Amino acid sequence: MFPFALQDAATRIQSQFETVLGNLRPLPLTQAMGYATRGGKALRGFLVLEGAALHGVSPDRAIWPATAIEAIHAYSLVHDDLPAMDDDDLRRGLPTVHRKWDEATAILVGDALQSLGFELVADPRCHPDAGVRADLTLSLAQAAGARGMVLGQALDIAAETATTPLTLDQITDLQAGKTGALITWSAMAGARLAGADTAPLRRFGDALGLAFQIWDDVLDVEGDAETVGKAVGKDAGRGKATFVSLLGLEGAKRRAAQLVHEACTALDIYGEKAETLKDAARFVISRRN
Ligand code: GRG
Repeated sequence: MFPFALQDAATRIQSQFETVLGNLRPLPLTQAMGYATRGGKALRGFLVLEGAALHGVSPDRAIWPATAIEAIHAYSLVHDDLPAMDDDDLRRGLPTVHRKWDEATAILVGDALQSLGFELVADPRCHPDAGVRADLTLSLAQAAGARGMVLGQALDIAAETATTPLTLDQITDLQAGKTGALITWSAMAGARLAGADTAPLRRFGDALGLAFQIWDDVLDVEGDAETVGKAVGKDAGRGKATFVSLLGLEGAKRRAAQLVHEACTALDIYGEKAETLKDAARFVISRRN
């Protein structure tokens, strides 16, 4: 059952965070890092663990990049919620880090979680081969930084003040960075750990990342996101283009379903072993938060 597999991954990643953060000085900073890493779905970490299982990689190794990607993801959410960005009061149904603590703490929590993510993939317990660790570290830096997630965020901010709404190609490019890059990295990490071909999982991750973002736009419009503390229809309210504004609600749902089909097809070469990952892809377009 897929939701159980996702919950199981979340529990394992949470336990790894507790161990890692437990080794840091008990300051408000580290308390806030723990707070920021709790309560998410752990979809990205799950993809790492499952992609690793698909290649026969031990969970004791895979937990390092799985926790790393959740640290980077949590950092992005903490910074995205800041007044200078989305200025959100709630995240995962609870006060955002800058509301519960203060802005300085939230900036440092994001900084420290980002560094922690790189520390975790560079740790020898992640993989004994320094070349594999370097590959994971370099690819994670590329996915998170100015050619990946940060690029997407910068394009998104620029779109706020653009005189014309984005086209479908532009929004697809923006989201491939903002949301897609970390999801694709997560899908590929297990193949990297195994030294196997990353191409099928790259295709899976690219399609899944876009489906995830389209579904996020669908949820935004349908209002279900309100229960997890997001501003309903926020982007649409600003007159910014979204997948729903460009494709229509039904068109966006159809496109997301097509992408999930593409994602699943990319994994056919793995046979039955890939069923849980395919279930994850189907879950992405059935989730209500
Ligand atoms: C601040 C550098 C920087 C980047 C921020 C990812 C991002 C870029 C901002 C998040 C804004 C947002 C809500 C995007 C929609 C897609 C998304 C990433 C949703 C949150 O991911 P989930 O649903 O979150 O996997 P949980 O809480 O389950 O971990």
